[in-house]
Amino acid sequence: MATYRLGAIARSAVRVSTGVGIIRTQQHNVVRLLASSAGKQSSSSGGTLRLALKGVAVGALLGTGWSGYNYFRGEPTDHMIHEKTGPTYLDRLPDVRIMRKVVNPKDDSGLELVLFQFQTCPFCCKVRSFLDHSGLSYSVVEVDAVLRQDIKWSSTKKVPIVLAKTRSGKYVQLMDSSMIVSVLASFLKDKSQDIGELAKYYPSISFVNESGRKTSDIMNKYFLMLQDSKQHKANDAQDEERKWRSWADDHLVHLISPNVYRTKDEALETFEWFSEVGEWDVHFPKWERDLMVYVGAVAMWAISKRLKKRHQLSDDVRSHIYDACDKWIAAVEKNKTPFLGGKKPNLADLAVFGVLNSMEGCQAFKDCLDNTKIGGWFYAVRKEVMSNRGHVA
Ligand SMILES: N[C@@H](CCC(=O)N[C@@H](CS)C(=O)NCC(=O)O)C(=O)O
Repeated sequence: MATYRLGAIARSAVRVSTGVGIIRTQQHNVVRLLASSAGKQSSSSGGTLRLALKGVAVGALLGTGWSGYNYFRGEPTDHMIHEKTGPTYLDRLPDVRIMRKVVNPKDDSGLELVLFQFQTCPFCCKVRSFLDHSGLSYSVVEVDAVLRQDIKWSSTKKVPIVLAKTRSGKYVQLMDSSMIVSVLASFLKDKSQDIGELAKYYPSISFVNESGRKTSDIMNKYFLMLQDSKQHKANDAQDEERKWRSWADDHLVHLISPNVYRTKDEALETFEWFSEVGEWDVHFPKWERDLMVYVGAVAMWAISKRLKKRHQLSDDVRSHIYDACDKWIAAVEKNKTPFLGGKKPNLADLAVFGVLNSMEGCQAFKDCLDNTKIGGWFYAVRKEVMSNRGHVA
C-alpha cells in the first residue's frame, strides 16, 4: 500500500492521485492578473482603470486568437504541455544492494531487470504480478520507505522503478507501474524490439492540474506498442482491458489506504505485516525498522483521514471497497470465463490482483473475503501467477 517518505508525508497526502486534471490556460491567467490589478487601482484613477480594462480585453482577445490558431493547427499550445520528457538512460547500474533475485530458468526474454520497490506498495505488487506471471527473472532492491538511499540516484522519488538493460548496454529507467507493464508487455510480444527504444513511446508530460499544482503523467501508459497489427486483440477486448487497468489505478488503489489504516490499531497491524513480508528486520537496523513501523503507522492513520476526504469516501470505508470488489467480479462474471482475460488473466486481471494483493495480510482484505465474492477469482489469479514464477534466490 501507499508508503510515503516520512519527511514529506503531508505533501505526499495530496500527491497520491495520478489522474490527468484540467489544464489551466495561460490566457485565463492573463485575464485574472489584469483583472485583479484593475480592481486594485479602481479607487485611484478612472483613466488607469479604463486602461487596465482595455488591457484585459486586448489580452483576452490576443490569448483567444493565439489559442484558436494553435487549436486549428492541431498542435498543443505551450501552456498545455509544459515539458515532454523522454526516458533516462544510465551507463551502469547504480551502486545499490540487490536483496534478492527471482530466477526463472525458462525465461528466454534476454531481459535484465532490476526492480526498486516497497514490498507492499500496490503499484509495486502490480508490477511483480506481471513479472511473475510472465515468467521473467529479475533482481529486487527493497527501498527503505523513510530514507530512500537506494533511489537517490533517480530524479523520481516514487517506486516502482525498473532498470532494464538495453541493446547498447545502457540501462533505461522505467517508472510508473502501468508504463512498466506496458513497455515490458510490448517487448514480450515482439522480442526483436529494443526495450530502450520502446520506452520512448511513453514520455512523461508535465502539466498544471485542477488545483493549480504542476504535476506529470505518462503518455500511452495503458497502450501496448505493437509493430505487427495481427497481434492486436479485438478492439472491444482491448478497450475493456485498458478501462479496468485505469480503474485499478484511479479508483481501486485509492480505497486501500483508508481501509488498511482505518483505525490506529489497524494501521499498526498493517505496518507490522509490512515489516514481516518486507523482511524489514533483516534488511534494516532495528531502530530503522521500528521508526518505519511506529512513525509510519501513526502518520498513515492520520493521512488516511485526508485521503478519505480527498476521494470522497464515507466513514464506512469498507462499503466502498466491497462495492469495488462486487463491480469487478460482475465484470469478470459477465464473460462467463474465470478471468476478465478469458481462460488466462490479462493485464487488467493482474492489475486488480496486484492492488488487492498489497493488503492481503490486513483485516480489510479478510473482510473483503467474508463480504464479497472476490476470493474465488483472487486465488485463481494467484495460482496462475505463482505457477509461472521463478524461484527466489
Ligand atoms: N503512478 C505511480 C504511483 C507510484 C507511487 O505513488 N508510489 C508510492 C508508493 S506506493 C510512492 O513511492 N510514494 C512516495 C511519494 O509520493 O513520495 C505508479 O503507478 O507507479
